[in-house]
Amino acid sequence: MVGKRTLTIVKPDAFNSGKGGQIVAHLEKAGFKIIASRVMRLTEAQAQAFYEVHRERPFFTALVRFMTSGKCMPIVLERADAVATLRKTIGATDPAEAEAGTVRKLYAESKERNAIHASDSDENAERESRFFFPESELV
Ligand code: FUP
Repeated sequence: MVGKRTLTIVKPDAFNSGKGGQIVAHLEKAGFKIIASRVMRLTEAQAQAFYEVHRERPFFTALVRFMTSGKCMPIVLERADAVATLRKTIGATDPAEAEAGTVRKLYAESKERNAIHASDSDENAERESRFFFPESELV
């Protein structure tokens, strides 16, 4: 089924403050099944590669610093219409603009420290899942 999987990351702000479990529970309640997950600390090179598309943006250096500041939790999730549903479930980039009940409204500190990542297309979901997990873990 097209659109069945997506990739999320519980970011260092949320993971370090002990919100990882609550966020995973929130995602499961939204109908997502966990396919693969790990706890890791990104290296600078990994964070730069993951956010390559933002390399020229003014916030890139701070974003890489934040994403390498502590452990995070990449997770491959599965459900129907996964990419669009997860984007709706996490809410707007800036928690001040996120809808009530979304992960970012509930758990994010700011636009920069915004608790969670979600792939923005099926193509990126595939690329980002392979960034963190070998094929053998994605069956
Ligand atoms: P999103 O897809 O909602 O995660 O947002 P973007 O792809 O636009 O941005 C990726 C990450 O860059 C955000 F999660 C946080 C960071 N960012 C900033 O720090 N400042 C900005 O002005 C925009 C994004």
